[in-house]
Amino acid sequence: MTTENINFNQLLNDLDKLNHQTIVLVNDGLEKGTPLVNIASMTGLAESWLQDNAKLRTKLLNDLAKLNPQTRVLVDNGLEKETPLVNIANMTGLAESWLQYYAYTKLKTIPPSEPSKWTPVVKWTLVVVSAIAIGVVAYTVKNYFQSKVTSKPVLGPIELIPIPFPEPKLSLPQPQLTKDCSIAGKNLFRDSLRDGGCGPVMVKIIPSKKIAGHFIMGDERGDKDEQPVHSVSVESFAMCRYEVTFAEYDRFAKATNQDEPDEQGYGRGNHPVINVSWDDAMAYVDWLSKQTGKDYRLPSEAQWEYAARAGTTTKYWWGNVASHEYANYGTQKCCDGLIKGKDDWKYTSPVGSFAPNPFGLYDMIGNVWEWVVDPYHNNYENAPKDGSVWKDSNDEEIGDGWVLRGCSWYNNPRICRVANRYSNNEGGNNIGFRCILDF
Ligand SMILES: [Ca+2]
Ligand SMILES: [Ca+2]
Repeated sequence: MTTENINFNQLLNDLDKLNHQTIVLVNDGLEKGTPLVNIASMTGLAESWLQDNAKLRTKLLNDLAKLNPQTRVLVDNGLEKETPLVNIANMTGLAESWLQYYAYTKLKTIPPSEPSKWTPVVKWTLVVVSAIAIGVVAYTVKNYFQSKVTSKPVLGPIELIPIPFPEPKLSLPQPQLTKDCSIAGKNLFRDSLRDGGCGPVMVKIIPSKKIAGHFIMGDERGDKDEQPVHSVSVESFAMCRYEVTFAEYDRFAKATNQDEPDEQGYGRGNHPVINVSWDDAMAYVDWLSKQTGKDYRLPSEAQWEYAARAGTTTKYWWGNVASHEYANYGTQKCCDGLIKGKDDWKYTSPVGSFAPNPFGLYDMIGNVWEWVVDPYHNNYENAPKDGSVWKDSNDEEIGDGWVLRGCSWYNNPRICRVANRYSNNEGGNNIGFRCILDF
């Protein structure tokens, strides 16, 4: 029997930190093939942790199946008779740590309730009632075996099987294994996700004396839909430092059982996600909100332009002349990707490959277009002046599509002006997004 690569002790340590009810929920869920995301949601545990637990369990059962029947009977009978693990280990030649983990999964004592009946009220009522019952039973059993052990000595070291019976907890179990998501840098932060990961890097955008909380939106020398230019006031908000990456989006897609978008050979991982619709982007920020307990959203069009300008009034945040030193965009005339200067990419570049704008935001110009919340209006007549989302009277009928900002690897310099606007209904291989958050 080999136990290499299986860190039972680490898992047992982790289990020890959980209350008994959570262990039972996890074990029953795994036995019934409940999707891990559902178990994670019920227990508040990280999905990655559950995945490790499920892998260990599968390995354990596989190993058990390989044992000869006599050994298995010895193990099962020994556990049922509360034989000290060290004695079972001596009898069978199995590792004690292996037996310890098997005992955890074998000797749980709470009859499972049906998952279909696990409405929150029923579930937590069961949890509370059974927790109290377990406490009483555990106390009695513990006393019984303690008295048995002291009155009837056995050979070898005496060891009770270490099933944890902590005080019943009446509150919802909290994730224990959340990473430290802190990040160095002025005005930067990341939120922890309930699944154990970290959210996107966020930049606090705080209007100051140097950069006021209002700006002139639009361009009087630009296209008609960029006019009339108008003054807009914006409150503080935090914005994704980078476009949302494939790595970030794939985590969401896996957790919600959705197809992962095609990267078309441009690069995955830290490349910006592409081939996502406006609905996909909205679903992502909704998931992120549930994962963090905060209200993540797409930016309003006004917030996007304020953040992209970052106090500047030129065509691009670096000046009036387009330059591949500052952004990944395309050919001089419509339309194709181009490699030139610091721009080493014909298609998407890894996020953050160029200098940030004065607010510390990367790739606001170029790389991929970015969805904002607003439906498209073909000019700024009657546009809101407070930075809010400009809604249609009926959001269900989006004839002109949703607004895209910031141009992409595929576009020419004129399209990449900070005031330029575009719209689309579906998404494509040069369209992604980034998120915002109040703080
Ligand atoms: Ca390029
Ligand atoms: Ca961009």
